[in-house]
Amino acid sequence: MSDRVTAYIGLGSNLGDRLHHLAFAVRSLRALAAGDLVCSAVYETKPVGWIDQPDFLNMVVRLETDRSPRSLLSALMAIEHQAGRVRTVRFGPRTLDLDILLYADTYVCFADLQIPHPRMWERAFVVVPLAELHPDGLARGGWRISELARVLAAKGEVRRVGRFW
Ligand code: PH2
Ligand code: MG
Ligand code: MG
Repeated sequence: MSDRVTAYIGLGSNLGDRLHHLAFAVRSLRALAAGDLVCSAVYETKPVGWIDQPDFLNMVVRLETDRSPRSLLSALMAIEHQAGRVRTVRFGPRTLDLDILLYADTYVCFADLQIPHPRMWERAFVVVPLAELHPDGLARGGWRISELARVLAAKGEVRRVGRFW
């Protein structure tokens, strides 16, 4: 029996060399993964929430992990820190943001950790890349992830840049 589960991580960067920060994150996540790791394409996206900040690069990674959600969260925070992340305003600019989107079929609901990620289903910058890796998964509201991605992509706030990894 294996204790490995599949997790989906959202990656974002809008400060400094954004692609370099994503590359660093992919390398670090590969080192952390207990098995396969698959990357979506990279998208350039308009900032959501706090709009007076630079555009983001966003992507999603699927990985196999033997870590618990809490252990995975601490590892992600350590990678953000190594990428020079400084926490200032909520939703503000950052060198690197790593969010656990989905962890197996698990629900976690604590103040500091919520899975599925509580705002992910409204966000084209999450759902569009996620749909490349998990099109038939179920999104909130009874949609397939691929269907929700089509609806959100139509708003035109995400632009596919290319596949790098
Ligand atoms: N992250 C946020 C707030 N707004 N907007 C875009 N386009 N991409 C992000 O990754 C993002 C955002 C908070 O985590
Ligand atoms: Mg985030
Ligand atoms: Mg975050």
